[in-house]
Amino acid sequence: MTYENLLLETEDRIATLYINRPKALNALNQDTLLELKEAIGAIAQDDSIDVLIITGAGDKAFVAGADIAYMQNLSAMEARSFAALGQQVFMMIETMEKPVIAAVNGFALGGGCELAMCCDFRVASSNAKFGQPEVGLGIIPGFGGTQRLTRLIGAGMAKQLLYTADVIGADEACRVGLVNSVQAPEELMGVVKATAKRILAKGQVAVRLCKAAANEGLQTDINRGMTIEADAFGLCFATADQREGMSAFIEKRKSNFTGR
Ligand code: DAK
Repeated sequence: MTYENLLLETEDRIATLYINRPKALNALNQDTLLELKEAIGAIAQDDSIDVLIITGAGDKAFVAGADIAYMQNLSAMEARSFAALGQQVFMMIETMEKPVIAAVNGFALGGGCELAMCCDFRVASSNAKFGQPEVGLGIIPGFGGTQRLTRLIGAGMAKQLLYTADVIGADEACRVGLVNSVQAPEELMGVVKATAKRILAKGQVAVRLCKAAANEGLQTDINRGMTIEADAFGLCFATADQREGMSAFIEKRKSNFTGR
């Protein structure tokens, strides 16, 4: 499948999806979001892919936000449906069974920060910059920023970033827990792919159940979360991966998971 605003590479069960509008710093317009929706749907269904990496094309931006030129003259109803589309696509990424890693290679502002936040975790290059500049444009985040930033880094720091539109660098993003680590720009993709490979070496049913349990648990109280975890734990015992993983341990050999 070829896209106008995306690039998709697949190698060794890892898909790397580039937002590819480098001249507009990979800003998200409606066409790009529609392509993203199609690509995410296809990747979710593709049995040859176990981990997805999302990054930006070029060396300057992950995604510099929703496309301001596109949004400038939207009516209220058009803006509402643009926000709904973005929220739908980002929710697809967040709830997709397979792990998704954001490799943040530059500006991640507004919709770009929101895209990074709907991924399971973020690794940043040292030149990455994060922020929610929307109030400076007279709007609020529309792709989940007020909801995910508060959940990820806590209400106080999130509100400071949301109200001031301050842009923070990679080290500060790491300090507040928005990203897991900071890498030299030339090492970013290598580190993220190595992380993806460590995930690939594990039982994929278990990895996916971890994701589902963690995500569902975040939406509920701890008691319900424990029930969700116990149910998912029980499900593992219906898999070949559980039998293989435990047999390999007992037999002192490396496990050979099949993802079943
Ligand atoms: N949209 C469209 N074009 C953008 C863009 C963006 N977000 N960011 C950059 N570009 C374009 C620039 O216009 C420029 O295009 P040309 O002039 O070359 O044609 C090109 O990318 C290069 O940008 P610069 O020349 O500005 O590059 P600099 O290195 O000087 O500056 C910058 C880089 C990232 C600091 C600067 O470009 C910048 O401040 N960009 C805007 C960042 C921003 O404010 N992002 C947040 C966007 S608002 C909602 C739905 C969604 C959202 C909200 C509500 N609803 C519908 C309710 C989400 C909102 C946002 O994401």
